[in-house]
Amino acid sequence: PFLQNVFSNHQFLHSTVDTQFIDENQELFNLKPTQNRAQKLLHYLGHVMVNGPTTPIPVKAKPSSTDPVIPLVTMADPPVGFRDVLLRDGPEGFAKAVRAHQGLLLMDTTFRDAHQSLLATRVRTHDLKKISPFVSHNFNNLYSLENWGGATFDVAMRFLSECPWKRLQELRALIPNVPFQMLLRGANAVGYTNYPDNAVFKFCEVAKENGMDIFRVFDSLNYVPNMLLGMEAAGAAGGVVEAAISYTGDVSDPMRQKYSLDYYLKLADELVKAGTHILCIKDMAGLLKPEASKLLVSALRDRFPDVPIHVHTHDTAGAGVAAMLACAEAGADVVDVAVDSMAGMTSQPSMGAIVACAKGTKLDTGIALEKVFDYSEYWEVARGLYAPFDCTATMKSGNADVYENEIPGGQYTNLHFQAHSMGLGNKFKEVKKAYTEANKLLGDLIKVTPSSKIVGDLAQFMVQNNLTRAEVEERADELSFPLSVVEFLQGYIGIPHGGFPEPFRSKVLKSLTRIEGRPGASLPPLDFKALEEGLRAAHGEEITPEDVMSAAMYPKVFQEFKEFTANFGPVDCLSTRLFLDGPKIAEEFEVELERGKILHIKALALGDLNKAGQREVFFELNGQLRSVLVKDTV
Ligand code: 3PY
Ligand code: ZN
Repeated sequence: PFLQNVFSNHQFLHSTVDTQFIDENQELFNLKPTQNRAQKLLHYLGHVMVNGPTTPIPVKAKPSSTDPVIPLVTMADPPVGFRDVLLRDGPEGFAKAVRAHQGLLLMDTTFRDAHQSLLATRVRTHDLKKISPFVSHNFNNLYSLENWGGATFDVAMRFLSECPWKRLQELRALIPNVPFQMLLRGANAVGYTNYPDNAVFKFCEVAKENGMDIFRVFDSLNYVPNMLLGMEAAGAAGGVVEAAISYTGDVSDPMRQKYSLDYYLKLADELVKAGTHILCIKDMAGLLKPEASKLLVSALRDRFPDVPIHVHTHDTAGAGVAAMLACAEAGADVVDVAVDSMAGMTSQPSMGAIVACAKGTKLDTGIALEKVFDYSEYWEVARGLYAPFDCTATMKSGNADVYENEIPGGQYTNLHFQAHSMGLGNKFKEVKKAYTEANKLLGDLIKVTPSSKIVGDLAQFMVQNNLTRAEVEERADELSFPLSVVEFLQGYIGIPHGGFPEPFRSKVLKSLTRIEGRPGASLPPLDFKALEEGLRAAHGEEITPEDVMSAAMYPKVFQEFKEFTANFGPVDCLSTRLFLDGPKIAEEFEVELERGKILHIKALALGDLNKAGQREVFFELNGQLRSVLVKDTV
C-alpha cells in the first residue's frame, strides 16, 4: 500500500474522522519529506500557530503590525556606481578611484553591522530585498554596502532558517552598481575558530563568485600571520582586500602605552607591505575619540599618501559622529554609517547626521538628504517587525563607560540582554566591571570576535564564582576555567601583542600543549570531496558548492538547517511577521515562492488537542481546504 499520511489519506481528508481514527492510524504521521513546498510552509505556519516561533525570542514584544512602505524607484537601470569602476578597473583601479575621490565616501552598514549590533543579527533577506532597489537607485555613490559576513552567515542558517548564499545572490541581482562588502574574521573566516587554510581560500572564492566585492579582513588579536592568510585568500579570489587594524585603548592618552600610535603605525606598515588595497581602522567598541582620530588618521595619512583609509566605529558612547568627522578631516577617505533609524547606541553613527554635517563642505558626500529620510523611514517601520529582538526593549541609551570596559558594540548589546533576561539588569555594571578586570588578567587584549568572547567568558566566570582579579591570579592553578580561556592561553587563536600573561598562563596550562605560531598552519587541509559526498548521501543530490562551504564553516548548524527546510520548506519566502508570529485566524495573505509563483493562503481554524497531543490546523490554500497536524509542545 502506498503511504497514507495526513496529506494523502482519503478518509482523513474527505470525511469527518475522530481522534480515535487518528490514534489508530499512526501512518498518518509518516511525514517523509515528499510534500511540496506549499504544504511544507503550511506545516511551518501551523507549527508557529500552535507552538510559537521556532527561533528563540529574547523579549516579550510582538512584531509590529505595521508594514513599511517601500519607496518607489524608476523602472530605468540604476545609475553608475563604484562597482562599475571596480568591474572595469579591478581592485587596484578601484582603490585609486576611491583615493582620488573628492569629498567623503560612506559605507552603509545597515544590512549587516547595524542589525548585528541592535537586533541580534535577525534582519531577514525578505526585508533587505524590499529596500534594495531603492538603495541601488539612490545611494549609487556609496563606497560600499556592508551586507554579509560577521555573524550574519551563521545566524541566517541557525535562527532565520535561510541560506546566507541565497541572500547574497538575491541582493546582488537587485543592486548591481554598489560594491558589496563583507567582514571576514581572517583565519576564522565567518566562524569562531581557525579553519584549515584551504577552507578560508575556498570560502573567499565562493563568496566572490556569488557577488562579494570587498573583504574587510581582521584578526581578533591583530596577529599578522592570521591576517595575512585572510588577505591572501581574499586577494586570490579577486576581491578588494581591506585589511583592518582592530583598534583598542586610546592613542590620545599618554598613560596608555600598550596600544600606542607607534604600535598601530608598525602594524599598518606590515599590512600595506602585504599589499592591502584599502587600509581600515576597525574601532569595534567605539573608542576612537575625536582627538585620537586626528592623531591616528593623520599619522597614517602622512605615512601612506596613496592608500585609501576607511574607518569603522560604533556609537556606544555617543561620540561616533564627532569621531568620524574628525577622521574625515584628518584625511580618511571612507567612514562607516548606518541609516538614522538603525544608527546610534551600539550601532554605527547616523548616516543622516554625517551627510548633513558634511553638506556644502569639502567633505560633501553627494548623498541627497531627502533620500536618507525615505530610507530611514523604511527601516524605522521595518525595525518594528523585529521588536522581539530589539535591544531598546531594555537598553535606553549608549554609555560612555565603554571607554573603560572596551566592550565591542555587538557584545555590549548581548551582555546587556543576558543580564536583563536573567533578572540581573541591576548587575550589568558588575558584569562590565568584571569584563574590565578579565581583560587586564589576560594581559589587555584587542577585543573583537572571538577574543572578546574569551574575555566575556572569563568575566562571567568571575561573576558567577564571585572572584576578584587578585583571587583569580592567586588561585589560577586550581580553578577550572572556561574552555575558551584555556584554549586561548594554549595559543589556539594566535599570539596576542606583548605575549601571553605570565605567570598566569603557566599556572593555568601546567603541562597542556602550547601551539607555536599560526594555529591554522598545523591543521590538515579540508577534504572538500569527502565533505561533498557525505552531504549528498545525507541530503540528496542537490548539494551546491555553496552548501559545501556552509557545511565546512558550520557542520551542525548546516545539517539542522537542511533538516528544517526539508520539513518546513522555504520559510524565507514568508513575511517577517508570519515567520515570527504566524497568521491570525481568518487572516488571508500571499506568499511568493518564486517570481510569479504566488500562494494564496487563509488561516481557517485551530483544532482541539487530540489524544496524541496534536492539533489540526486548517488552511485554505489557493481556494482548497488543507490541514496539517502539529504536535502541541507548549
Ligand atoms: C564580527 O566579527 O562579527 C564583528 O562584527 C566584529 O566587530
Ligand atoms: Zn562593527
